[in-house]
Amino acid sequence: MNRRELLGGAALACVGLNGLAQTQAAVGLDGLARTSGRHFGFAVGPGYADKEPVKDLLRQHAGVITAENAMKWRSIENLFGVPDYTQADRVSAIAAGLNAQLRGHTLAWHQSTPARFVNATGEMFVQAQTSHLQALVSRYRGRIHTWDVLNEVIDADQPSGMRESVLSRLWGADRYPELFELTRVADPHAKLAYNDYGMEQDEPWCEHRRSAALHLLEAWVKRKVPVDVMGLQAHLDLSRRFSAARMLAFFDELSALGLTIQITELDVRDHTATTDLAARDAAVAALYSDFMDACMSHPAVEMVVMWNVTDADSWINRWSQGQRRPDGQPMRPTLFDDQGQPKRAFDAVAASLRQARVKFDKKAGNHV
Ligand code: 9MR
Repeated sequence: MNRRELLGGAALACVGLNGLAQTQAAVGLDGLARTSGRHFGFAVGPGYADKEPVKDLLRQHAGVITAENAMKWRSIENLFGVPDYTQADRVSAIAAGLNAQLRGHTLAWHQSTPARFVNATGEMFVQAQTSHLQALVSRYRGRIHTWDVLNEVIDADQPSGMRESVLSRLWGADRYPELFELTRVADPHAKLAYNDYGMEQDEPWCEHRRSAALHLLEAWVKRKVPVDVMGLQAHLDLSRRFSAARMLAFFDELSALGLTIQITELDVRDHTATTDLAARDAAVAALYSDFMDACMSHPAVEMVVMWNVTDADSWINRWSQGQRRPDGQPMRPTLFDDQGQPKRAFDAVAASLRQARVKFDKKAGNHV
């Protein structure tokens, strides 16, 4: 039993004395997730993870750390193509300091492919992507719970269902399975994930993306590609409908393929919600509740990771993302406000984790 579990157990014993709210704060979100055999965590950058209030929030609630950007190829490589792992090592050290699992994000992604390859030949690129993958995976061998091997290659608008990008052009969509094979050899103990967005909500385009993902994964499983996990980013949006039944039917199909499910980048955009702060927070919390209750009812869901920690450090509120509310107010996508205070969304997620009756079933993903 580690320090977090001991603290969690002691705090749970005090439920009657202190009341639920204090218990949730004392146990922390990861402590609550563990009661149903799951993990809970956050994506962070070393720039803000080391500072308050994020530092303390991670100490209380994080059982998983993902590097928001630091392990991306573009972040590691300098302008001359020389790798520098300083930032990636810092995130790994933060996870170790928290006694948390480390998620690796991401080995192959068109958006993190260094710009110098734009005019490269396929041969040059395959060699560079292979060396990058092998060096990175070997560096953290034995430390990574799950690698996001491949990110965002589905495009339901293409007849093939696959995105056309620098990666499909230079590596080749038919060769994506090799990325998983290379990763398995470089770290046989890490779980291997395919990670993508836009499959959680109840819109026709999400349904198309779910079908495209299942089509791809079915083919890979048939070919015995070593893929263990479907990573669902879950960048949710209040302006889109949500149907637990539709999402859970998708989870059943993933699980029938022998895959486990990780929620990898959870947050909620509230760009269309009213200006009234309390009403906005209530609406965001309601979507968190619906989504998390559904996730916690499925035995293949093993992990939930938030994308960033507080509204102040959320990628959604960074100027570079170009997403704005019509009233000019920043969005409130995470569980904690700018000062690191828990919002209604925090209570919603804590309640879903605490009430989870269905435990994660480790045997769900054992086809390889
Ligand atoms: O949050 C990340 C942002 O800081 C980066 O500029 C961007 C490009 O590397 O990536 C963001 O994270 C993305 C993640 O890696 C993959 N899924 C979508 C995330 C939000 O865009």
